[in-house]
Amino acid sequence: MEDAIRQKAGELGFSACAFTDCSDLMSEQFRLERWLSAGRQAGMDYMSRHRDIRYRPELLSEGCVSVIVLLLNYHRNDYLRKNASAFQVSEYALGRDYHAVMREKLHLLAQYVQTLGEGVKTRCCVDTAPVLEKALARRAGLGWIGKNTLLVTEHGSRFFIGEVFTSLQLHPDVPVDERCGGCSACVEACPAHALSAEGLDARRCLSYQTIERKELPLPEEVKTALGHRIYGCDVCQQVCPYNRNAEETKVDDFLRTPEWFAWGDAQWRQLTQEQFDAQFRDSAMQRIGYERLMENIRAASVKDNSQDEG
Ligand code: B12
Ligand code: SF4
Ligand code: SF4
Repeated sequence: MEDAIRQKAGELGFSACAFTDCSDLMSEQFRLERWLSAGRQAGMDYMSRHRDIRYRPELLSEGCVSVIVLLLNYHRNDYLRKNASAFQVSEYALGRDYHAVMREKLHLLAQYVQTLGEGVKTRCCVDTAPVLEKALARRAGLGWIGKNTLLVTEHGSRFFIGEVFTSLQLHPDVPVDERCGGCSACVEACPAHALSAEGLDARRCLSYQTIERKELPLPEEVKTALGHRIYGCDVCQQVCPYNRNAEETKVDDFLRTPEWFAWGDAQWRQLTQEQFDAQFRDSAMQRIGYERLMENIRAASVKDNSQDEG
């Protein structure tokens, strides 16, 4: 049954598929509690809500006993080459909004899983439910938690993670060993010094500051670290040796080249609300809204970008 699910996941375009059970995530409970009590979640209050569900995946959906964890590759070979001169948008946001793309694929997989037994229940999740997705993916053996705090695999980290929770009993896969070894390239390269042995401090992280932060304007110390980045940050992935030989995504929704990918700095600065609505209609960037993006653009443009990593 597991092989059949893996095969179906491959046909749907997922890059990897593995299984874990719904048992408690006890070691993650300790880490998350420490992270929250140190205030490293910054303004993401939702991270402290529904903690019981995060630690006990069985509470997410009645009757679920297994989790099918899926990876969806979003890496583009031409990302850095084409995005070199203008303001920088994170690689993950180039394609169609991954929440929608992932959800469609997860639902198709769930439909298939429902055919594998009488009354099989499923629930699909990507990003928005109180689920520790990296920890589940790690436990399912899909990769390890790198020092950049992301799920890292032999093929890098530029994957989205999604899950199908199910009442179907599936044989769990085994975790793999952590393979960062003596490398700490991501910790050293982080322009905001957001990474440490304690994990990620969102108060410093440029991804948090450009995507999640609600209060405007951006503080001066954030502007100093920002460089050309106006949405998200990829530095701790770009320097990771496991991302060097990553395969390119085969997902059409992630391979499209939006008009704004070729915009120069002036076009970004002159962006109007109408253009924003039209250009980012089905992009993850639409979520931050026009005002927020313009604030990022204003903040990024005050810096000398000659040292930017490109
Ligand atoms: C909150 C959040 C953020 C926050 C905080 C990031 C963070 N590290 O927590 C901000 C806004 C900064 C952010 C940024 C980004 N995010 Co984000 N984010 C999330 C979200 C919603 C929750 C993550 C979370 O639980 N954080 C809480 C902290 C305490 O947990 P943690 O660092 O993950 O560590 C926990 C476990 O991993 C575990 N753990 C940690 N280390 C170890 C080691 C061992 C040995 C073990 C056993 C366990 C363990 O214990 C911890 C406590 O539970 C997830 C989706 C989800 N629901 O899971 C996406 C998610 C993590 N984000 C994602 C992405 C793509 C990004 C960005 C790359 C986007 C960008 N380009 O800007 C950046 C990367 C920044 C970075 N280096 O992490 C992807 C990551 C895919 C992957 N390969 O891992 C996810 C999974 C979304 C998805 N569905 O695909 N994100
Ligand atoms: S996303 Fe950028 S700012 Fe955040 S930890 Fe990674 S390198 Fe640092
Ligand atoms: S850059 Fe090095 S330390 Fe950081 S996640 Fe990659 S292998 Fe691990």
